[in-house]
Amino acid sequence: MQDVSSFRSRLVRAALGALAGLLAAFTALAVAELVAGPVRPAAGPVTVVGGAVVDRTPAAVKDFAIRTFGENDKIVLQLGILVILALIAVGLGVLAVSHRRAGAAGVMLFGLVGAAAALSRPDSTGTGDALPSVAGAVAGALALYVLASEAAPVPAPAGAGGGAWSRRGFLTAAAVTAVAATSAGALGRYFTSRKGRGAVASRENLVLPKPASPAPAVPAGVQLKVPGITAFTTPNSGFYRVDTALTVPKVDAGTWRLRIHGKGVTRPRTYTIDQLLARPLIERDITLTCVSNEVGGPYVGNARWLGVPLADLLEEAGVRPPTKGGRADQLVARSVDGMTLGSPVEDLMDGRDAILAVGMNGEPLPFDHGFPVRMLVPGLYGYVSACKWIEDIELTTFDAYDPYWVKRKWARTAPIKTQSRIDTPKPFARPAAGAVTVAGVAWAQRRGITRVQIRVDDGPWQDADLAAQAGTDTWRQWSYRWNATPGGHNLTVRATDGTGQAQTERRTRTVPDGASGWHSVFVTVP
Ligand SMILES: Nc1nc2c(c(=O)[nH]1)N[C@H]1C(S)=C(S)[C@@H](COP(=O)(O)O)O[C@H]1N2
Ligand SMILES: [Mo]
Repeated sequence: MQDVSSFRSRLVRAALGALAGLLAAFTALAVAELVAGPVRPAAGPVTVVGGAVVDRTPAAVKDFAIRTFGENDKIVLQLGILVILALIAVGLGVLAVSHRRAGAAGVMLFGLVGAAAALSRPDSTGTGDALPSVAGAVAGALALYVLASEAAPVPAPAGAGGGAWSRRGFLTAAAVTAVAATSAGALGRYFTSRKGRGAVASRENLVLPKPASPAPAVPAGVQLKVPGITAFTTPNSGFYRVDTALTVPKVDAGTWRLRIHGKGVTRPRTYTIDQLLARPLIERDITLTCVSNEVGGPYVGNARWLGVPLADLLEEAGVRPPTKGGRADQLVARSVDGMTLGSPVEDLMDGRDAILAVGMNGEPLPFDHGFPVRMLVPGLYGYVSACKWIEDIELTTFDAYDPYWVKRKWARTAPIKTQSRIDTPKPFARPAAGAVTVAGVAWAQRRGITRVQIRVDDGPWQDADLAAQAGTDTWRQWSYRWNATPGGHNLTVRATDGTGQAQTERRTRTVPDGASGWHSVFVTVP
């Protein structure tokens, strides 16, 4: 009997310890949030640890995460961190029941991990960034110490219900901790949202000027009337998002500045948003593509962008392209969250519409897409050109500096590869026999699309009908009327670009410079 009851009481203590650990972890996160909220929400422990994990994730794993979880990859990462944290918290809680100091020290250790992560972030603004993690850890350690004390058995006077007393004390302490931590967390959230409000207001108050050079009229026939085909212009709400930001930077346009400096810059300058908006703006339809886009993948979108021609700013700064004697061959754009992207200076000044965009489809950039200003360069994958939340432009050389993704095995330079995608029918669709419209989009920014062909099973390549071409920097729709016969069929598409080069069949992975190969869709005609 003695054995059973002591086993039971040990189980109860372990359960109380686990609860104490979870409450302590919750307290730590809530207090960290409270401290981070008013100062810098981006310095919160989950954000900084998540960011550190993202930065250290091998390219192949990251690729897998993007492939598997798509744009939910960040949520999955943060959930993963919370689950691991919860498991450790349970362990520390159980430990703390018998070794209070050790449990509390364990929590402090985690605070140090958070602090180290905060200080190692590229956007760290100083030692203050360690404060949320440290304050959270102190609060968490304290909570664990007190709760563990209450959960520990009190040496009961003979015959008295000491165990019961201790449990009531524990429950009271636990309830107080839960309420206090929840309030701290809620207050932190409130500060965070209030901090973002200045940025939100600055976006609402931003009036986009009329472009000095409007987008060339889009020919009537760019949009085919085929159900299921991707729209020619991607609405902002449906535009893919790829970035490493665990909390989307909310930049106040009023205090935002853009600095241009570096090698070969004879007139370094800093611009305000009003100075940029006062310049002659151009408006262009440009299709942006991510290097992580698999063949047939969704990370491509087309929008009407409004912005300042980048080459003008560079010329004013005294920059010359390498072929004209310039000393810098790489432009490194840096964002407020410390991301760096490098583009060839030669490309930026070769006459293409490289812009610092302020507008997207008629409105200021959404926060997700880089408000207040982002870079955009037709023909280059996003990771070597499309810096969102940009705040610094440094002229340098490819020899002297590797930006973020290049440090992680991606190519230094990455022009967009010719690609075509079947939007309809969808994979494994079951279209009825007879006339079936196969349709989709093809893109080869800077070169344009001159031909799209479809192959049914192992049959001959057949020309698809092309929609009107808006310009060489946008994708182009196509459609093909297929006379579907019963059975399983494999539909394959390939495009030819404006230089006459056909899209290669050779399948490559996305790393290091973008996927190649043909897109196929298997359908069954009943
Ligand atoms: N600051 C910042 N800018 C960034 C990135 C990023 O992670 N951080 N990702 C780049 C990548 S890989 C791509 S493909 C484009 C995507 O832009 P979008 O999210 O507006 O579609 O942004 C680029 N600009
Ligand atoms: Mo990308």
